[in-house]
Amino acid sequence: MNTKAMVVGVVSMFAIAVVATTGYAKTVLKLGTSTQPSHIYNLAAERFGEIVAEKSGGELEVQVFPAAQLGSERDMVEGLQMGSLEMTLTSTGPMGNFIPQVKLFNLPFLFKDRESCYRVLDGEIGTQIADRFVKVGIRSLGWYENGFRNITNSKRPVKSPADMDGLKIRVMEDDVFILTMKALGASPTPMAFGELYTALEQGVVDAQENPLAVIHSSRFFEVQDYLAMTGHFYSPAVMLISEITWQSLSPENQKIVADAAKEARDYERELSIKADQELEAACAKEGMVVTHPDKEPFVKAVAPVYNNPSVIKAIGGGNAEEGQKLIDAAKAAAM
Ligand code: EAX
Repeated sequence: MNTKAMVVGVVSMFAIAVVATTGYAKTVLKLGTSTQPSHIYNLAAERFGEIVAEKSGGELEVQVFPAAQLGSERDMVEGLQMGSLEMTLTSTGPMGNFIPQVKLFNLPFLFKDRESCYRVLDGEIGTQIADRFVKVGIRSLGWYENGFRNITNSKRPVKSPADMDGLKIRVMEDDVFILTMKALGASPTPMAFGELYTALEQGVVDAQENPLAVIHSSRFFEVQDYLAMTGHFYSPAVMLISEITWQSLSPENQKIVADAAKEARDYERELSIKADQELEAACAKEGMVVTHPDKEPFVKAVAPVYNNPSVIKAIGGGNAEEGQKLIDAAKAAAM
């Protein structure tokens, strides 16, 4: 755990303290995200907070901390485990380090379209994987959306996998992302999101990949000239609450929190769809050269990731047979 996470811990002990105000006890739920305030995670988190405050008559207060103020996505998940942070809305990027089965969702080109994502995530496979989180001290309140990821870089327009050759690209911290970018001929570096803008600005990396909503709200167009609409990963997000916090809530408040999280999820998915409709043009307007590569050669190039024995085993939680079953089931459901 780094110092940032420890500071979060200390601050949190005060925040969770019960404040007697107008005759009832008030509980503060701090909710951290990695993205900029205007990003869809934070708009949805604010909405979640409004619903929770209203339904609980002010007994529960959600405070949103964007832009990795409370640490990286990985730090925040660790904070939830320790009970030093109450909530986070995070990508699944770091989640495979806690629950290996989540790596399933990190596979490239797994989903055909949004409908297939929602079918798998909200259906049996997504529910079974989310249910595992409780074993490591965190509780899922539903699958949100980060979105389909696209590649930006400062070197050249990407039209085919050949254009990826040698690009130094930042990836989220999981080996499935690393293997995918290597299969495309790029040179991947795992890095926390909070360090990315500066790394791009200083040329530590040439490239990164994220959904349009992240690219635009983080103003990557200031440091990246090219945008390739590859949609190579569908990146789910997940609303998480510390199991310690959850158990401290009354059954009534648990229901308020769970219901509000579902409502805010639907809102967030709508915002994400809208972002995809509007932000490609917005990035072009900011000067990015946008390409729409044929996806087939990319799908072919990354096929070895699906046959990688260590990936299959990890997805099965250490059991290759289970992993293969899960991959096959997800592929069938994602069709
Ligand atoms: O969750 O790390 C990433 O690139 C994520 O997509 C971002 O922080 C949003």
